[in-house]
Amino acid sequence: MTVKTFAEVEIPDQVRDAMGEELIGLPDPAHDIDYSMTRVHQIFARLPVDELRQLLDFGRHVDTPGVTLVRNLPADPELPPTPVDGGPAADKKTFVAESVLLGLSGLLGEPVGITTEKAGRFVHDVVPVATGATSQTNMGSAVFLNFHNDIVYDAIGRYDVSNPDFLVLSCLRQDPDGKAVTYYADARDVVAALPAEMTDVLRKPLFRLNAPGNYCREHAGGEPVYADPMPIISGPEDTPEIAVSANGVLALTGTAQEAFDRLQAACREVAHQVRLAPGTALLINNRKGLHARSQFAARYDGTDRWLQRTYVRRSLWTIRYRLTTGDRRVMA
Ligand SMILES: O=C(O)CCC(=O)C(=O)O
Ligand SMILES: [Fe+2]
Repeated sequence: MTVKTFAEVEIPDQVRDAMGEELIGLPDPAHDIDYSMTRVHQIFARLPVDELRQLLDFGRHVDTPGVTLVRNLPADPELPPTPVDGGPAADKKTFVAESVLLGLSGLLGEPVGITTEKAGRFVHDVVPVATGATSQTNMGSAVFLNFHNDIVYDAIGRYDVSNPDFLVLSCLRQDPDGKAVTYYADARDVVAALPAEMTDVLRKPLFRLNAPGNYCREHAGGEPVYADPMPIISGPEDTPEIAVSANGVLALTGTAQEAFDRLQAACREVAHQVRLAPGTALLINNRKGLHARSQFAARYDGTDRWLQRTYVRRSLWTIRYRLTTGDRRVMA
């Protein structure tokens, strides 16, 4: 593999401290997202040019890594207990974490909300929730969250069109045992690890993605809501796009099922692994690869793992058919 598929950016200490002093005065971005996006744009624009360029390149180029770990980010001076209900925390006094998340997101595109995911909020709290402990969703903890990308239900019959181009995952609190691992398998590495005949099958429209768990619960009584048959891998050989739903993929033939199982195994073989800790964030390209999460212990006592996440579109224009009236960034 000639293309580098994982990269790191480390913020120098004095830059982290100077940014932290500015970010600590910012309001809750939920009040006025475009004001907050503008302020964090000003603050993140002053990153050193090499680091800034690397983050911008992540968002704008085809041949850059599918995942980048950002380290030594500013953090809130104190944190309330981890929410146990899927968030947000009611008693958070400063919004450094939210502002860091949005500052990184703004270097890649525009954060968007989805009405069936975290009530359309832009900042998603990714925390273990007891009722979803064994689910294939971001609420889970007791089971391995299979390799997937984040897709959205769409009446056009494809869930990989209006979905986010990027995810940003930022860590506020690690799980107390420090065991939770986030994985990223770049489709370029996955294809290289698979026999060509398997990739050929994955490129055929023999797969139906199930809608996200939250969508199925809210709109279909928990029953599957499958998209139209589509390929898992598409696009040019050296720059493939990949789409897999966490909540189940219906393979339409035995060969397709075999190829899908081989794909999940190949992802495990080639995946980059990160243990997110406070002050670190993961930039994830949601088209170049698939991500997954290990099992980890959850206690539901305020000490649990706590990430914040955004869904980012490079442009809102191509999802304008899904935007809710009066809301410039939320999809129904
Ligand atoms: O918890 C993680 O590390 C990743 C969870 C996930 O897949 C997501 O938030 O989309
Ligand atoms: Fe995910």
